[in-house]
Amino acid sequence: KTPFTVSGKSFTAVAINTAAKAGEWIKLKLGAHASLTTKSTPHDLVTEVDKGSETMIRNLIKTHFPHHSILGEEGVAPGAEASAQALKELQDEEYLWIVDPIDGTTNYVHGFPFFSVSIALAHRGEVIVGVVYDPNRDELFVAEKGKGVYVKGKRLDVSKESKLSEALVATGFPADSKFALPVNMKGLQAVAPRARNVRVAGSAALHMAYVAAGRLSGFWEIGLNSWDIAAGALLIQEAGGQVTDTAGQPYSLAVRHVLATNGAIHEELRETLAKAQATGF
Ligand code: 2AM
Ligand code: CA
Ligand code: CA
Ligand code: CA
Repeated sequence: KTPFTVSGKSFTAVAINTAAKAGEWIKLKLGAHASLTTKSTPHDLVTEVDKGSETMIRNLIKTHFPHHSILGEEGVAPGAEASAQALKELQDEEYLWIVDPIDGTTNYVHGFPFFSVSIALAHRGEVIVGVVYDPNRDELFVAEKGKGVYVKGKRLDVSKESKLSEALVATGFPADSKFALPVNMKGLQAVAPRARNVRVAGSAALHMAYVAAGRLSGFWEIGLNSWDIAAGALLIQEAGGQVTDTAGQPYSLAVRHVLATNGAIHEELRETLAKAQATGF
């Protein structure tokens, strides 16, 4: 039994119910996304389902907590600068919900079943609740600060591998980024021969949930936004793992180049990326 379902309007209960409702809806709409448009480039996709999911999530949160602030991907203009600015304006709010209505939109559009809904709640800049929901496997990962991380009532721990050579790790490529793509290619080239293997499955939030669950031992990606990372970061911390930026600085909402591991391989992965000049800094 999870410790997060308390009576009344617990933040966690609202995060769980909201992610579950949005996730069920996007799964229902799979293959029928009404209109597909591109944002900044042909690689940067958005569907009516991304927007509908975000609207649904905003409305549910507002119903329960009308005075809380909400930062959601589809409420922000495309591009790194607009995202950073939007976060800056909101990061010191007492309560800030950070929402990715579909993480893995490219997968969603192509019917590749690896996408998620990511919802985090930050209290004065510190993430206190994180939920990542995978509607394809009906797995809802939920963490509360200081209380651990659970999926289907089972407490999660990170993997035990202490060498990169025994570790399955993942990364991601925002395909349109002239900056991030070459950095990621160098990183992949350096990590692949040292790790057991590397996966690139297309949802940062779900990759991070998999690190929390011990299914992956590490994940890194350059050029993400707060809504890709916030919930997953808490999942990993509560599973006993480590989350920093790729330079090794502690996780904060402003981190865009993320390095998230079981802790044991953190330094080896960080060093491997640094030697390859693949940290983005
Ligand atoms: P999204 O599906 O919510 O857009 C895949 O490598 C990861 O990068 C996904 O989490 C994806 O989130 C994110 N992503 C996709 N396009 C991006 C872009 N243009 N800039 C930053 N992140 C992006
Ligand atoms: Ca997107
Ligand atoms: Ca995302
Ligand atoms: Ca998204």
